[in-house]
Amino acid sequence: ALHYPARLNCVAELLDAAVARGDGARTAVIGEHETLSYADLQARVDRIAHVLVDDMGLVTGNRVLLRGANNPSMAAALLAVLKAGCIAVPTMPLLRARELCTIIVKAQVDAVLCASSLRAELDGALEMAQGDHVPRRKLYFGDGGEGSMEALMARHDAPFQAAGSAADDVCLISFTSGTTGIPKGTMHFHRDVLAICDCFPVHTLQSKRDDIFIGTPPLAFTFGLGGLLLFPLRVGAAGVLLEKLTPEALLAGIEKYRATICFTAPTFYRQMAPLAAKYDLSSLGKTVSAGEALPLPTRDAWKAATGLDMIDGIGATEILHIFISAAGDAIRPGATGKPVPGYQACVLDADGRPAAPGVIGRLAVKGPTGCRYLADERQKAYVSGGWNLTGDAYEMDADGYFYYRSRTDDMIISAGYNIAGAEVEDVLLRHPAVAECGVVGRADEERGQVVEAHVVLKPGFEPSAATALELQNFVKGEIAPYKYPRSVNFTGSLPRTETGKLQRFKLRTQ
Ligand code: 3SK
Repeated sequence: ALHYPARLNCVAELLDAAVARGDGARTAVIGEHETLSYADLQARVDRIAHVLVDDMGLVTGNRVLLRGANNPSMAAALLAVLKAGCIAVPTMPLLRARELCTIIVKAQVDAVLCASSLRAELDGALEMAQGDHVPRRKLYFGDGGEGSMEALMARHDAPFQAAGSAADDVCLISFTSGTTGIPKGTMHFHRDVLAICDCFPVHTLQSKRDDIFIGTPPLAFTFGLGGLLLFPLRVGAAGVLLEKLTPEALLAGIEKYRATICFTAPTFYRQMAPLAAKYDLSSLGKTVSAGEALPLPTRDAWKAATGLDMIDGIGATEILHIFISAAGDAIRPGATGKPVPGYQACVLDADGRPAAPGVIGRLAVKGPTGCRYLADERQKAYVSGGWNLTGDAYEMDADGYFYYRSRTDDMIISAGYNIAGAEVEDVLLRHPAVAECGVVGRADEERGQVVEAHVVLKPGFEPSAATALELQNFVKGEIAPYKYPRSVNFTGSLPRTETGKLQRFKLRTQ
C-alpha cells in the first residue's frame, strides 16, 4: 500500500525534492526550442507561481484553465499552478470555443493561462461564457510581449515556497468528453498525482533515472501528463515534449533525442510501423500503448518493424492513469494484462457479482486513485460499492489476465448473437487494403442490429462494391460468419476524440 503524509504538495515532491537531492543539473524537460535542467525548471515554475499569487492575486483552491501545446512553457505553467496550491484545469489544444466555454462554466474557472498562439478559440470561449461565468484573470504566454507572462516573470527571481496543501486537496480537474461527447470533469488530489507515479512506472514499466520519455498525448490528457512529465520527474529522468504530433515527428524525435520509452496510442503505432525502417530507433527499449484497445495486428506490425513487444495498458481519465497492463515476459498477446500492483480489478456479471473466468462482463477497478466527477450525476453510475465501473466489457482468464472485448455500450446484438465490434475491427485491420476501421451496430428490422464497418482504405485501393465484397468474404473466412459486416461504408477518416479514441456514437448516427 502507498502511504503519503497528510500534508503534501505534489510539485514539491516531484521537483523541489529532485533539486534538493542533487539532481539540479540533470535534464528534466526537452522541448523543440529549449532544454531545461531540474534547476532551470524549478526556477521557471517559481517565477510563474509568484506571478499567479503576487501579480494575479490567486489563492489556494482557485481554478486555473491552461491551454498550450506540449512544450516546456506549458509544463512549467502547469506545475506552477499546482505548486501555488491552485487547481489546474488543462485543456486540449484542439478544443474549439464552444467546448472551452463549457469547461470554463462547468469548472467555474477563476483564471486562464493560455499560449498566445492558441488565444483565438479561447477569446471566443470567454465571450460565449460572458452571461454565465467570467474568469477574473487571464494571461497569455509564449510571445514575451508587454503584459505577457514572460514580462511579469522577469520581475520575480526569489524561490517560491510550495503551498502547504493537504494530500487530499484537489489539484487537478481533468476533462474528458469520453466517447459519448458530453464532457465530464474528473477531480484528482495531490496524493493521486504521486500514486500514479508510484504504480505503473515502478512496477510495470520499471523506468529508471537514465530514461528519456517521449510521446504524443497532450499534457492536457492524463496519459500524456503522466507519461511525458510526471513519471520522468519522479525518477530524475527526462521527458521530451514535441509540439508537432505526427507519426513522422515522433519517429524523428525518438532518433534525435535517443528516447528510450515511448507513449502513444495504437493509431500512431499503426502509422509508424511501415515508416520505422527509415529511422534509427535503436535507443528505444519500451513502447507503451494506451488510450484505445490495442488490436493484435497492430501489436504484430510494430513488433515486426522494431522487434519491440508493446506494453499495452488500459487507463481512464477517471482513474488518472493505467491500471491494467503487462510488460516483458508477462505480456500475453491479445490480453491487456493484469492489474497494476496497487490496483485490483474484476469482471462483474449482469447481477453485479464477480463473473467466472471466461465470462464477458463489466470491468470494475479500485486502487489508490478513482473517479470523483465534478458536479455530475454520472458519479453514481461510475462508482458502485467501492468499485469504479469504467464502461469496458472485459473477460478474465483462469490465470488472472484481462482481455478487452468492447465498450459495454458497443456490444452489437444481431439475430441473437453477441458480437464485439473490436473483434471484427481486428480482422479487417489484417486485410492489406484497410488503413483504419470502426465497427458498430446499425438498427435493422429483421436482425435487431447488423454489423456495419466504416473503413478507411490504404492508398491505391478502390472504394467499390468489389472491395466491400472482398472485405466481407475476408471476415467470413477468419471468424464466425455471422460476425461479418453486412454493411460496409468507405470513408476518408474516422471521427475521433481529441485524445484519439474512436467516437463510435458518431459512426452510429452517421
Ligand atoms: O483514457 C485512457 O485511455 C488513458 C489511458 C492511459 C492513461 C490515462 C488515460 C486517461
